[in-house]
Amino acid sequence: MTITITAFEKSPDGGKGLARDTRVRWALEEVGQPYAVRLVSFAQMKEPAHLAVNPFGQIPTFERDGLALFETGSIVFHLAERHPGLLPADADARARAITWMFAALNTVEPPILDLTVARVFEGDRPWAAERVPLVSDRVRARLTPLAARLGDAEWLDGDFSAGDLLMVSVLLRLRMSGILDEFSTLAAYVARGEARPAYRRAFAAQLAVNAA
Ligand code: GTB
Repeated sequence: MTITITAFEKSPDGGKGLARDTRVRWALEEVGQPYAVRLVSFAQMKEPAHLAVNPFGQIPTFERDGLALFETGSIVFHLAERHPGLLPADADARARAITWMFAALNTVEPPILDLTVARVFEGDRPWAAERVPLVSDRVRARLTPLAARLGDAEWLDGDFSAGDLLMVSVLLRLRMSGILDEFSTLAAYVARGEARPAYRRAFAAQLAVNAA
Protein backbone atom coordinates (compact mmCIF):
# COMPACT_ATOMS: atom_id res chain seq x y z
CA MET A 1 0.00 0.00 0.00
CA THR A 2 3.04 2.29 -0.10
CA ILE A 3 2.62 5.38 -2.23
CA THR A 4 5.72 6.28 -4.21
CA ILE A 5 6.10 9.56 -6.02
CA THR A 6 8.97 10.87 -8.11
CA ALA A 7 10.80 14.15 -7.73
CA PHE A 8 13.91 15.81 -9.12
CA GLU A 9 17.15 14.47 -7.70
CA LYS A 10 18.25 18.09 -7.84
CA SER A 11 15.59 20.67 -8.60
CA PRO A 12 16.72 23.56 -10.80
CA ASP A 13 15.10 25.94 -8.28
CA GLY A 14 17.43 24.70 -5.52
CA GLY A 15 14.54 23.92 -3.15
CA LYS A 16 12.16 26.86 -3.59
CA GLY A 17 9.36 24.32 -3.91
CA LEU A 18 8.37 25.36 -7.43
CA ALA A 19 8.75 21.94 -9.05
CA ARG A 20 5.42 20.17 -9.24
CA ASP A 21 6.24 17.36 -6.81
CA THR A 22 5.58 19.95 -4.08
CA ARG A 23 1.89 20.04 -5.13
CA VAL A 24 1.64 16.26 -4.82
CA ARG A 25 3.53 16.22 -1.52
CA TRP A 26 1.16 18.93 -0.23
CA ALA A 27 -1.93 16.93 -1.25
CA LEU A 28 -0.50 13.80 0.40
CA GLU A 29 0.14 15.75 3.59
CA GLU A 30 -3.36 17.26 3.56
CA VAL A 31 -4.96 13.81 3.35
CA GLY A 32 -2.49 12.29 5.81
CA GLN A 33 -1.03 9.64 3.53
CA PRO A 34 2.58 8.58 4.07
CA TYR A 35 4.68 8.32 0.94
CA ALA A 36 8.08 7.39 -0.38
CA VAL A 37 9.98 9.43 -2.93
CA ARG A 38 12.06 8.10 -5.80
CA LEU A 39 14.49 10.79 -6.85
CA VAL A 40 15.32 10.89 -10.53
CA SER A 41 17.93 12.69 -12.56
CA PHE A 42 17.08 14.41 -15.86
CA ALA A 43 18.68 11.44 -17.66
CA GLN A 44 16.69 8.87 -15.69
CA MET A 45 13.42 10.65 -16.52
CA LYS A 46 14.03 9.85 -20.18
CA GLU A 47 14.83 6.18 -19.63
CA PRO A 48 12.33 3.38 -20.33
CA ALA A 49 11.57 2.63 -16.67
CA HIS A 50 10.36 6.18 -16.04
CA LEU A 51 8.79 6.59 -19.47
CA ALA A 52 6.64 3.55 -18.70
CA VAL A 53 5.01 5.63 -15.95
CA ASN A 54 5.13 9.06 -17.58
CA PRO A 55 5.44 8.89 -21.38
CA PHE A 56 6.58 12.54 -21.41
CA GLY A 57 9.55 11.78 -19.17
CA GLN A 58 8.63 14.23 -16.43
CA ILE A 59 8.07 14.37 -12.69
CA PRO A 60 5.96 13.99 -10.63
CA THR A 61 4.55 10.49 -10.93
CA PHE A 62 2.48 8.50 -8.47
CA GLU A 63 2.43 4.74 -7.88
CA ARG A 64 0.40 2.65 -5.49
CA ASP A 65 -0.74 -0.96 -5.71
CA GLY A 66 -0.05 -1.28 -9.41
CA LEU A 67 -1.73 2.04 -10.22
CA ALA A 68 0.66 4.41 -11.97
CA LEU A 69 -0.36 8.01 -12.61
CA PHE A 70 1.25 11.09 -14.07
CA GLU A 71 0.00 14.70 -14.43
CA THR A 72 -0.08 16.61 -11.17
CA GLY A 73 -3.73 17.58 -11.55
CA SER A 74 -4.74 13.97 -12.02
CA ILE A 75 -2.69 12.82 -9.04
CA VAL A 76 -4.12 15.52 -6.76
CA PHE A 77 -7.63 14.69 -8.00
CA HIS A 78 -7.08 10.97 -7.36
CA LEU A 79 -5.95 11.67 -3.79
CA ALA A 80 -8.85 14.06 -3.21
CA GLU A 81 -11.35 11.48 -4.47
CA ARG A 82 -9.88 8.67 -2.46
CA HIS A 83 -9.26 10.36 0.88
CA PRO A 84 -11.24 12.92 2.85
CA GLY A 85 -9.87 16.43 3.27
CA LEU A 86 -9.56 17.97 -0.17
CA LEU A 87 -13.05 17.84 -1.68
CA PRO A 88 -16.40 18.61 -0.05
CA ALA A 89 -18.95 15.82 0.39
CA ASP A 90 -21.81 17.83 -1.12
CA ALA A 91 -21.99 17.00 -4.85
CA ASP A 92 -22.42 20.57 -6.08
CA ALA A 93 -19.71 21.97 -3.81
CA ARG A 94 -17.46 19.14 -4.98
CA ALA A 95 -18.10 20.02 -8.62
CA ARG A 96 -17.26 23.65 -7.90
CA ALA A 97 -14.01 22.69 -6.15
CA ILE A 98 -13.06 20.55 -9.15
CA THR A 99 -13.85 23.51 -11.39
CA TRP A 100 -11.29 25.55 -9.46
CA MET A 101 -8.72 22.77 -9.98
CA PHE A 102 -9.22 23.08 -13.73
CA ALA A 103 -9.27 26.88 -13.55
CA ALA A 104 -5.92 26.87 -11.77
CA LEU A 105 -4.26 24.57 -14.29
CA ASN A 106 -6.00 25.52 -17.52
CA THR A 107 -6.83 29.22 -17.16
CA VAL A 108 -4.49 30.80 -14.62
CA GLU A 109 -1.29 28.78 -15.02
CA PRO A 110 -0.73 29.06 -18.82
CA PRO A 111 0.04 32.81 -18.88
CA ILE A 112 2.16 32.36 -15.74
CA LEU A 113 4.18 29.69 -17.55
CA ASP A 114 4.51 32.00 -20.54
CA LEU A 115 5.86 34.68 -18.23
CA THR A 116 8.42 32.29 -16.73
CA VAL A 117 9.59 31.36 -20.21
CA ALA A 118 9.79 35.02 -21.28
CA ARG A 119 11.62 36.16 -18.13
CA VAL A 120 13.85 33.19 -17.37
CA PHE A 121 14.39 30.97 -20.39
CA GLU A 122 14.20 33.65 -23.09
CA GLY A 123 15.20 36.65 -20.98
CA ASP A 124 18.34 37.18 -23.07
CA ARG A 125 16.55 37.12 -26.42
CA PRO A 126 16.15 40.36 -28.36
CA TRP A 127 12.34 40.25 -28.09
CA ALA A 128 12.28 39.80 -24.29
CA ALA A 129 12.01 43.52 -23.47
CA GLU A 130 8.81 43.74 -25.51
CA ARG A 131 7.40 40.34 -24.64
CA VAL A 132 7.70 40.44 -20.82
CA PRO A 133 5.33 43.42 -20.34
CA LEU A 134 2.90 41.91 -22.83
CA VAL A 135 2.77 38.55 -21.08
CA SER A 136 2.71 40.26 -17.66
CA ASP A 137 -0.49 41.99 -18.70
CA ARG A 138 -1.98 38.64 -19.70
CA VAL A 139 -1.22 37.38 -16.21
CA ARG A 140 -2.85 40.49 -14.69
CA ALA A 141 -5.90 39.85 -16.86
CA ARG A 142 -6.32 36.52 -15.07
CA LEU A 143 -5.50 37.76 -11.59
CA THR A 144 -7.94 40.67 -11.70
CA PRO A 145 -11.10 38.51 -11.98
CA LEU A 146 -9.61 35.90 -9.66
CA ALA A 147 -9.05 38.54 -6.97
CA ALA A 148 -12.56 39.88 -7.56
CA ARG A 149 -14.06 36.42 -7.09
CA LEU A 150 -12.00 35.66 -3.98
CA GLY A 151 -12.94 39.01 -2.45
CA ASP A 152 -12.35 38.90 1.29
CA ALA A 153 -12.95 35.16 1.53
CA GLU A 154 -10.38 32.84 2.98
CA TRP A 155 -10.63 30.26 0.19
CA LEU A 156 -12.22 30.20 -3.25
CA ASP A 157 -15.40 28.32 -2.36
CA GLY A 158 -16.03 27.60 1.30
CA ASP A 159 -13.51 25.33 2.98
CA PHE A 160 -9.98 24.81 1.70
CA SER A 161 -10.06 22.34 -1.20
CA ALA A 162 -7.92 20.78 -3.90
CA GLY A 163 -8.93 23.82 -5.98
CA ASP A 164 -7.17 26.10 -3.50
CA LEU A 165 -4.19 23.76 -3.28
CA LEU A 166 -3.63 24.00 -7.01
CA MET A 167 -4.48 27.71 -7.28
CA VAL A 168 -2.05 28.65 -4.49
CA SER A 169 0.62 26.42 -6.07
CA VAL A 170 0.16 28.11 -9.43
CA LEU A 171 0.22 31.63 -7.97
CA LEU A 172 3.37 30.85 -6.01
CA ARG A 173 5.25 30.70 -9.29
CA LEU A 174 4.57 34.42 -9.74
CA ARG A 175 6.25 35.63 -6.61
CA MET A 176 9.63 36.36 -8.16
CA SER A 177 8.05 38.50 -10.89
CA GLY A 178 6.60 40.90 -8.30
CA ILE A 179 3.15 40.71 -9.92
CA LEU A 180 1.60 38.82 -7.01
CA ASP A 181 2.30 41.79 -4.74
CA GLU A 182 0.15 43.98 -6.98
CA PHE A 183 -2.82 41.92 -5.76
CA SER A 184 -2.77 42.15 -1.99
CA THR A 185 -5.70 39.81 -1.39
CA LEU A 186 -4.15 37.14 -3.62
CA ALA A 187 -0.78 37.58 -1.92
CA ALA A 188 -2.55 37.03 1.41
CA TYR A 189 -4.39 34.01 -0.04
CA VAL A 190 -1.07 32.46 -1.09
CA ALA A 191 0.40 33.21 2.34
CA ARG A 192 -2.58 31.42 3.96
CA GLY A 193 -1.89 28.39 1.79
CA GLU A 194 1.80 28.41 2.66
CA ALA A 195 0.96 28.70 6.36
CA ARG A 196 -0.97 25.42 6.35
CA PRO A 197 0.92 22.77 8.32
CA ALA A 198 0.54 20.32 5.42
CA TYR A 199 2.18 22.77 3.01
CA ARG A 200 4.99 23.44 5.45
CA ARG A 201 5.71 19.73 5.78
CA ALA A 202 5.65 19.31 2.00
CA PHE A 203 7.94 22.29 1.49
CA ALA A 204 10.38 21.09 4.16
CA ALA A 205 10.50 17.62 2.61
CA GLN A 206 11.44 18.90 -0.84
CA LEU A 207 13.89 21.38 0.68
CA ALA A 208 15.62 18.57 2.57
CA VAL A 209 16.27 16.85 -0.75
CA ASN A 210 17.53 19.95 -2.52
CA ALA A 211 19.57 21.40 0.30
CA ALA A 212 21.41 18.11 0.75
N1 GTB B 1 1.64 18.83 -16.93
C1 GTB B 1 2.64 18.15 -16.15
C2 GTB B 1 2.16 18.00 -14.70
O1 GTB B 1 1.38 18.85 -14.26
O2 GTB B 1 2.55 17.04 -14.01
C3 GTB B 1 3.94 18.93 -16.23
C4 GTB B 1 5.05 18.25 -15.47
C5 GTB B 1 6.33 19.05 -15.56
O3 GTB B 1 6.41 20.13 -16.17
N2 GTB B 1 7.37 18.51 -14.93
C6 GTB B 1 8.65 19.17 -14.92
C7 GTB B 1 9.69 18.22 -15.49
O4 GTB B 1 9.69 17.05 -15.22
C8 GTB B 1 9.03 19.48 -13.48
S1 GTB B 1 7.87 20.59 -12.74
N3 GTB B 1 10.60 18.77 -16.30
C9 GTB B 1 11.67 18.01 -16.86
C10 GTB B 1 11.50 17.73 -18.31
O5 GTB B 1 10.43 18.07 -18.89
O6 GTB B 1 12.41 17.15 -18.89
C11 GTB B 1 8.19 22.12 -13.70
C12 GTB B 1 9.22 22.96 -13.02
C13 GTB B 1 10.55 22.66 -13.14
C14 GTB B 1 11.49 23.48 -12.52
C15 GTB B 1 11.07 24.57 -11.81
N4 GTB B 1 12.02 25.42 -11.18
O7 GTB B 1 13.20 25.06 -11.11
O8 GTB B 1 11.67 26.51 -10.73
C16 GTB B 1 9.73 24.85 -11.68
C17 GTB B 1 8.81 24.03 -12.29
